[in-house]
Amino acid sequence: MATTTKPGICRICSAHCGVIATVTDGKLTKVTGDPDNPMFQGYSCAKGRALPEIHNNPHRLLRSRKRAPDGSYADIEAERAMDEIAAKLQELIATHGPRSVAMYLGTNGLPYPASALMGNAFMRGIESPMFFTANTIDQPGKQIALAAHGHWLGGDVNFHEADSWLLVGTNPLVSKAIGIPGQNPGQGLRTAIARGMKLIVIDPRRSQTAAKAAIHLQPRPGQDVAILAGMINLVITEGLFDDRFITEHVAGFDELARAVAPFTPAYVAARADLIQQEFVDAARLFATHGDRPGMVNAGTGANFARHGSLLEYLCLCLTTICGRWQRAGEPVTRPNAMMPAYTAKAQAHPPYEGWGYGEQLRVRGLTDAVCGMPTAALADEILLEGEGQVKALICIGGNPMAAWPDQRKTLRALESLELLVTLDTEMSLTSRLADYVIAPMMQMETPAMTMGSELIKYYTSGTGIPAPYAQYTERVLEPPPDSDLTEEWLFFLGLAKRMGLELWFVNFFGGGGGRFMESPPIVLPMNAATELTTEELFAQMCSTSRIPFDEVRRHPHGRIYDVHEVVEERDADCTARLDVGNAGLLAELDEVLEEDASEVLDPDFPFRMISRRHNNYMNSSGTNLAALHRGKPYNPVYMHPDAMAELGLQSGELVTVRSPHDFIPSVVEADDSLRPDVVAMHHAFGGLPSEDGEVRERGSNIGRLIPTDIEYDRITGLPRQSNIPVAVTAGVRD
Ligand SMILES: Nc1nc2c(c(=O)[nH]1)N[C@H]1C(S)=C(S)[C@@H](COP(=O)(O)OP(=O)(O)OC[C@H]3O[C@@H](n4cnc5c(=O)[nH]c(N)nc54)[C@H](O)[C@@H]3O)O[C@H]1N2
Ligand SMILES: Nc1nc2c(c(=O)[nH]1)N[C@H]1C(S)=C(S)[C@@H](COP(=O)(O)OP(=O)(O)OC[C@H]3O[C@@H](n4cnc5c(=O)[nH]c(N)nc54)[C@H](O)[C@@H]3O)O[C@H]1N2
Ligand code: SF4
Ligand SMILES: [Mo]
Repeated sequence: MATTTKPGICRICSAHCGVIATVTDGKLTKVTGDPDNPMFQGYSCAKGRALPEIHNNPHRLLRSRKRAPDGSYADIEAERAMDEIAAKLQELIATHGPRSVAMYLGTNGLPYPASALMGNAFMRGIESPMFFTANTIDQPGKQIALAAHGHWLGGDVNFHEADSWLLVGTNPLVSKAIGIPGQNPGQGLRTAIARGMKLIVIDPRRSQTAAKAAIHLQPRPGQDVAILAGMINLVITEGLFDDRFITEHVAGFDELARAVAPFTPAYVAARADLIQQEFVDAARLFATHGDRPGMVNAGTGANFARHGSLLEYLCLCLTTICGRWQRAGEPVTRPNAMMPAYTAKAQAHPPYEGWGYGEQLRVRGLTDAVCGMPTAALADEILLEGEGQVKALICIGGNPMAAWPDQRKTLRALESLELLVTLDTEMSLTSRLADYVIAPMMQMETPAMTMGSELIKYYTSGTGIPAPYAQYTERVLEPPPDSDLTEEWLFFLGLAKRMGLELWFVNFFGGGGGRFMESPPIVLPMNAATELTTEELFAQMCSTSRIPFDEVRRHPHGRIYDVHEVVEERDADCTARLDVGNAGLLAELDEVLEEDASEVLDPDFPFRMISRRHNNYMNSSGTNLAALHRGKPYNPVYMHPDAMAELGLQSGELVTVRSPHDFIPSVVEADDSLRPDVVAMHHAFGGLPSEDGEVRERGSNIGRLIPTDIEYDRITGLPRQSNIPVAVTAGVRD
């Protein structure tokens, strides 16, 4: 047996853990944390350690598939698929124009930096504006809020040095996504608490993170805007803000104070069902504790409850009026390594236009915005006939049928397309509807780098790597013998060549990225570069990196570089200010006040369904792997035991969960970490609506409970994906 071990990077989530991969006779047999990696020091999670099962999954596609008119699938050579897809796209563009072709980039774009960028280049090449990502069904309010508030060019406070932190509707011990740095967050939090950090968590569930908090507020879901407005009001009325920071760097303070004034402690406590003194204690603790107080970060739970843009804006406002940004003379928390250098300065980058421009959607008055196109409206754009109708969709590493809101509408939309192409490692729920499924290489079969994990800090504060850390690893193994797998970026280049398109590859996009770097993005004409390998393309992408690519490559176990950058003084001529008084967003606070009465629980829907993530799955990925589901391949509806007793339900029993929109079958499971009036489910499970009978094998699709066109963020189109009113009844409805 020939066995080799090599360093690699797990990119299942944004933590990008350095791992050690064992390959035996050409097969990936073991993945563990890398003890020689200075950032991770041997850490990995269950998903990363399951990379061998993920690669060797019997469901994995080793060849691309084409659907026959009778619905059956047969293998097709990737090159042949490209010929046919290119011809069909050309025909659609000639007949219906470029807008008839849309692209959707899901979470599995992250592991393959060139794939998303080439997909985007392809869309620019055909001149279609219809490029969508999972970002707008995630936390698009983050980019909207930054555009309205401005950016602090000194960067974030370092969690590893802070004395307090406030987390709202996020569970970073599981998600590794925000607030507590994702690089071994359990260890990071333990160390912080040991040195005296006070963590405050707002979550209707005693999440893994909330269980470690100094104060856990367990409110009714969907009340985070009111709670944050209340905290801002308390900080202002008790004079706990940073007067000097506000005088030097902030505009709109009086407008903010006026807008939050109705959110008194008594009002907030009654509305969110909190003990008033606990709310007041939490606000005071955040505002006053320690010499180096920290920031506020919100996650998906808080963002999904209707007013995501306003919610994120209030997080920035609270952070800013308390002066919680890195100041002149302090170390830069997230210095660039694989990104181009930038000089951190103790000054504001002013607000900029964030929405209401660019491509107009034909529904709900939505437009393109800094967060990207509103994905929750893409099914409508496919279904709505007339000029501009979308006829073809290309999905990269995403699973609309599992993850988009309103699954029945999504099904109608995808079935009505003239062309659906997915790039997926298996016959996912969406791929089962596709005309072509392109089988790509997987994580350990491609080179890897940490640039993506570093880059996400430009989307929002509280993310990214809090150290000058970088890692690049070579391919760990060859694709399986007899397979015909493509790298996704080469698929798009292949289409472009066939369609006679001139493609321009740009090495990063979105999130204000290019705005905050000293070298402009690299623009590569691709047609001349057909001989480029992925390794060479990565080298090009890194040609303006602060740490030279060759240097990064010399340390395959990753390296924390000796960069000791400090935040510089404000430029003498800088007059820019962070804006905490955005009129449009603050006006939405009045609407929140008015919604109060209508938020009272409807007796027909006595529970609120909240979102939460599972440690062993990345959205829908991994849900069919025994190594990860360990005999439970479904997503139960978690319910407090008292609520179950009242309904006479037993753990393991089949139930029906109904919202005003639709219903799903599920399996109930007792969970005393929830409020008794709240139930919770993991998303991205379930089969097609016709497969409800397989609930114990496939789980259930929460997206079915969610309409896209009734309650949604008016800027980003994000529908209400948490705090959904539901009823739970025994037995399965037909
Ligand atoms: N109700 C509800 N809805 C939600 C959420 C929620 O919490 N509740 N969360 C929202 C959020 S935050 C997000 S980001 C979206 C996620 O939405 P999506 O990104 O659309 O969904 P995923 O399930 O992550 O899709 C991953 C797909 O990639 C495939 N895949 C796995 N590995 C690879 C690979 O190596 N290469 C390629 N090409 N494909 C691969 C998987 O088989 C799967 O089909 O869902 C959103 N929807
Ligand atoms: N293991 C694992 N890691 C992941 C993912 C995964 O599927 N599995 N998905 C990745 C993706 S795509 C994303 S976007 C990130 C998301 O990362 P997070 O935003 O941290 O997502 P969750 O872990 O679901 O945590 C959301 C928390 O919000 C709470 N919550 C729900 N509704 C409300 C509400 O109305 N108010 C408040 N205050 N809290 C509420 C839930 O109880 C839950 O604890 O995670 C990423 N990391
Ligand atoms: S934390 Fe994320 S990157 Fe690290 S091993 Fe787990 S899934 Fe992979
Ligand atoms: Mo996400």
